[in-house]
Amino acid sequence: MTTNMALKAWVEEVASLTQPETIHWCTGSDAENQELVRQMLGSGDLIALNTETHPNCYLHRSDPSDVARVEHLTFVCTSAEADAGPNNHWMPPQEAHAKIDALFEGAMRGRTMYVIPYCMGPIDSPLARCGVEITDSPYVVANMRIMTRMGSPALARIEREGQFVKGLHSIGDLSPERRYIMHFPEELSIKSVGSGYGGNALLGKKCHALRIASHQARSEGWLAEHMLILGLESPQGETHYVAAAFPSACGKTNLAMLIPPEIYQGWKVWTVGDDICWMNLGEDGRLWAINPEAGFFGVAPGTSKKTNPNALAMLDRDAIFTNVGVTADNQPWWEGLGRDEPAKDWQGRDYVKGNGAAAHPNSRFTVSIKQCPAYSEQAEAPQGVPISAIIFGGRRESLVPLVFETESWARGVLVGASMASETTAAATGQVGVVRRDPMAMKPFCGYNFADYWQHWLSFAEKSDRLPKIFHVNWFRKDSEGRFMWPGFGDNMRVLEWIIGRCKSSADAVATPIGNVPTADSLNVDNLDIDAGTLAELLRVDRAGWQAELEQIGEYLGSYGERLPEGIKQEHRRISDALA
Ligand code: TSX
Ligand code: MN
Repeated sequence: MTTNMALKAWVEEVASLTQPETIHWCTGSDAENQELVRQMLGSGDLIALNTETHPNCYLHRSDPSDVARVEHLTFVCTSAEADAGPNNHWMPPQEAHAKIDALFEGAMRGRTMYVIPYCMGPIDSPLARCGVEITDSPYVVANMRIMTRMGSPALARIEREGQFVKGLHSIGDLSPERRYIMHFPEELSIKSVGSGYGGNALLGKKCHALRIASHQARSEGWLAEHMLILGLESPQGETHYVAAAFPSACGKTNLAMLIPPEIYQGWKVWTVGDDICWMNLGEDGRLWAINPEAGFFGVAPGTSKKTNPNALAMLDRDAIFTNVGVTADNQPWWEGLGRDEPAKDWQGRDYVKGNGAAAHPNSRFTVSIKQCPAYSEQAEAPQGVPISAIIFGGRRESLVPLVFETESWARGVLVGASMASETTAAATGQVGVVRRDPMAMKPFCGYNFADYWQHWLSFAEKSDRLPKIFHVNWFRKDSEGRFMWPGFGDNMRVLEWIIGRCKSSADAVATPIGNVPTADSLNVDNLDIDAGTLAELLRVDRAGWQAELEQIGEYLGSYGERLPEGIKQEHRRISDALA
């Protein structure tokens, strides 16, 4: 079991509350995983996929009412309501504990309780942090094994350090009326009941690595962010790392494993992470980043040979699929895969054309990052990778240029705080509505956004070697509704300009919102784009931006008294420059 008395006591306390039949301490071994898979194949929790085309791949069909994160049932339970902020649902910690403990009472009767020690980040990294998740879901164990460094090495680190985040999870009765995801940042603990789905149940990911970690990062002086990390290697063998935050449905995973177009012979994009980034100031004053995760929990629909060839290449072995359809010969299938056709939909019904999607729009794959053809060995580096540029982005049909560079750290923080994206059908059913999503952290910041922006601003006092901050938009449309920028691999051209700015080798024009590329500083060789379209993609529309700044001001104003002076100042400065 364990030599850590706090862990031992907590496991005993949970067992007496939830009344499991047996307790299993997870080691993370292959034999353990094989036994779990065998049990789940027996219970129907997993279905084997075509062993010829997809060896060691399994399909999980979740309860049809349990297919996504549930923001309205997700709470941040700080002692003071204002510390959670208007960006979170809040409940007093005592009330939250009472409410959720009642749902845990006897919840594991007749079931196995799994104790999962895990480490977020390379096991020997000083930036990494450990946790223990207790769950009654073997599917959670199998996913945590891919998504984190799980098992004996993590337990050894916990016993050495004595500190860990406590996560308690039970699928309960899967009833949405008895479903809660509660965070206690002041106690470094999480309680989740009533859902077996990814973000609600794999507590290392959004709950720990973002909500709890962001709170912890603030008090310890680092950053826990919803960002991909990639490395860009030039033909000269020089690699620059960038971290990028996008709201959902902007193709973050696609960007993280981009394949450069043909004209970029000798260039290479390396994947360090696709979702979460923990950053800390190094002794050299630079920001150093680790990916706390060890795998991808990616959205399947839209993933194809065209949009993300690297993803497709890593999904033909050792992967778990959740809520996808299957072909007649039992291969996983989803909308936008661009090959074959479905025979069964995500609920296991015969697929009928015109009767809804075969794969659930939020269907997922779980796979080790090491299976990605662009996997960077630096993902294991204990010190992390030095970040040259931070990129914010959003999906905007109009107004927002393809790329601009912010003139200072504080200006970059304002741009991050003002991020917005247009909704897609997959997310809300409502299309084209602009939603503010600061730093893409709206559902994930474990404390008041106003304090979070102040925390971001404070880094400028601690270093003069911080990354440059940029904003991108791949989604501009022309008057006929056609996308103006080819996107995907060709985003490499924008990344090259960004690195060029970091090295002071690329040209730019100053505008009131920041620096945009000069017409000839962006490489558009072999690209079918006319000068007029390019000019429009890089144009800054004063009147349009004045209106945008007004809306941004209104949004930021909703954070009231706590809104940092530095944010107000930068907002005022851009507004004045536009006037
Ligand atoms: O992921 C995307 N990226 C980033 C890629 C590295 N997507 C998909 C978003 C949904 C998850 C994009 N969609 C991107 C993009 O850069 N750009 C677009 C819009 C677009 C869609 C299709 C085409 C061009 C642009 N072209 C054709 O269909 C031929
Ligand atoms: Mn995410």
